Amino acid sequence: MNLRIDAARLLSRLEELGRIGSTGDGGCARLALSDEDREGRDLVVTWMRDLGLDVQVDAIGNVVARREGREPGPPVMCGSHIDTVATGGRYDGNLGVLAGLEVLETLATHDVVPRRAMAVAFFTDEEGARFAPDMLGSLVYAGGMAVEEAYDLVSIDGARLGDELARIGYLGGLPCPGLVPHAYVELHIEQGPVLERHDEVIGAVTGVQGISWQEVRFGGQFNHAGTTPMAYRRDAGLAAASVAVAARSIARELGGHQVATVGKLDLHPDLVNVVAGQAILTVDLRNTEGDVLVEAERRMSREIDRIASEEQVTVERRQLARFDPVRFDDRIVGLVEKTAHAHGHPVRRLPSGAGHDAQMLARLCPSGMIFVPSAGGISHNPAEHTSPEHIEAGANVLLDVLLTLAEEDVLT
Ligand code: HGY
Ligand code: MN
Ligand code: MN
Repeated sequence: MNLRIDAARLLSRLEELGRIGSTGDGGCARLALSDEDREGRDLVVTWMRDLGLDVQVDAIGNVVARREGREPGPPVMCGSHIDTVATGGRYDGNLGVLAGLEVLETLATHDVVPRRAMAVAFFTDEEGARFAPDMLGSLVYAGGMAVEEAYDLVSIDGARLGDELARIGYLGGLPCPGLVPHAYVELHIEQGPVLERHDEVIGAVTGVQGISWQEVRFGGQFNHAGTTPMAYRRDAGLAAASVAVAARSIARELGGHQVATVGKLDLHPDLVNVVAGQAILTVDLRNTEGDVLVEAERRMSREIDRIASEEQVTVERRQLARFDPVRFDDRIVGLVEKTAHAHGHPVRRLPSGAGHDAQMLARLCPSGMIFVPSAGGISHNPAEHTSPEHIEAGANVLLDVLLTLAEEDVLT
C-alpha cells in the first residue's frame, strides 16, 4: 500500500504547537504540568477528538487516543511527549506525537482500517526537568512506579505533582499501569550529530543508554568574601565547582559513550560578597554500558567525598533518576531498517543518548524507535531543527512500520 502522510498538515501542527509556550527565539518552554503544558495538551487533545479518536486520560495524566481495527485486541501504539525543557525546541517529543496523529489521520482519510487497533499517546513529564525522574508518565504507565508515589514527587519549584496534575485538569480516571500494547514505536529527533554527519536520513534505534541523576547538597559556612582568609573558608561554591570539573575528568578517563553533566547549580545566598554557605547541584551520568555507568557513579561518589573532606563541607545526596540501559526489540529495529531502505533512505543503527518513553514501554511490549536528523546535532535549545524533508521521511517510515505491525500475525 503506498499511503503517504500529509506533510503540510503535520508541519503546520508542529508550528502551531510550537507557538504554545513560545520563548520568542524559535523555541518553546512547556515544563511538565505548567499552564503552558496544559495549553499544549488541550490543543493536541482537540485534534485527537476532532479526528474522532477515543481519547482517554490515565491516573498520571498520560493521554492515549485510539482508533479501532478490524479485530478486537491491544493496539499498536506510537507517541512520545509534549512537555519540554525551559530552552526547548519545537521537535523534541512533539514530532513523535504529531506524526503519530498524522498517521492515524492519513488512515482515516483513506478509509484504511488495519487488522489491529492503533493508538497515539503523549506521556506525562518525559523531560523530568521540573519533576524528576524523567520519563515519569511512561514509567508509571509501565508499572515502574506506583501512581501514589508519583503524586508525592516535589518539583524544583516546590509544587507537588498530584496537585499540579489536578490543577491543570489531567488527573484522569484510567488506572495505571496501562494497557499492554501489541507493540510500541516512537518517532523522535536524534538530538545528536550522528545521522547528519553521515548524511543518513533514518536511525533504527537499537536502545537507550543508562541514566543516573543525583542531587548533591554541600553545606559550608556563609562568610565575608573580603575578610575571610582563604585557609579559613568552607566554601560550598568551590566544592560544587570542583564536582563539575571532576565529572568532566571522569567522562574523559572512561571515554567511549560516557557523558557527565552538572546542569543545575544553585549557590546560597548567591551574592557577590558572600562565601557560599550552601550549594545544590545535579550530576547527570550516562553510558550505553551498564557496568561502566556503575564505575562512573563509583568514581563520582569518591570524588564528592574527597572534595567535601578537603573543603570541610557537609554533603547530602539524593538519587533523582536511575535507569539501566535498554535494548529495543531486534525485530522492530530490523523492521525500521527495512522500511527505511524500502523508502529509499540511507539508514543507520545507533543507540540513543537521550532517554525516551519507548525505554519504558519496552518493559511491556516489543518497542523501538525511529530517529531523524537534528541539524548541527543540537537539542534542548531553541535552535533545534529538523528539515521538512526529514520530518516527512520519518513520518512515512513510521506509517509503514505501524501498518506492518498492525497487520502481522504475531511478533516472532
Ligand atoms: O534527559 C533526557 O534524556 C530526556 O530529554 N528526558
Ligand atoms: Mn524527547
Ligand atoms: Mn528532551
